[in-house]
Amino acid sequence: MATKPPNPTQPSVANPKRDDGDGAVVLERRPQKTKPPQMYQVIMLNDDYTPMEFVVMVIQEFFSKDLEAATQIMLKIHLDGMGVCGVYSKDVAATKVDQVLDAAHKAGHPLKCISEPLEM
Ligand code: TYC
Repeated sequence: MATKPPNPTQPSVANPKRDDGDGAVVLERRPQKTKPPQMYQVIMLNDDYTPMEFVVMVIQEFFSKDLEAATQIMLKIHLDGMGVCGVYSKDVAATKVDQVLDAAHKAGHPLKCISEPLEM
């Protein structure tokens, strides 16, 4: 069976070039195929027992915030019931949650923390 030879003047998926007929070859822009990875926000939940100082310390240590930023986040959680400590790839977010829960458990505090996909 005879197959058609590729037509070099037609752009194709394999060869996205177009011959304008005047000898100039134009490279065509192709839409980007890879999507950026889904990101996850790490959310800390308020409770009535974990000391504020402990929450601030945890946010500083695991979310790389300075004292001022960590205090603001802690107060937002305290007032609103929850707050975002950071946004990360799935694996990093899961690790942050584990680190917070482990530190809280070891210190005997009921502090809770979750990760959830960031809506775009
Ligand atoms: N509500 C706690 C208190 O009054 C403080 C607190 C803040 C606890 C944030 C948890 O994620 C939290 N001691």
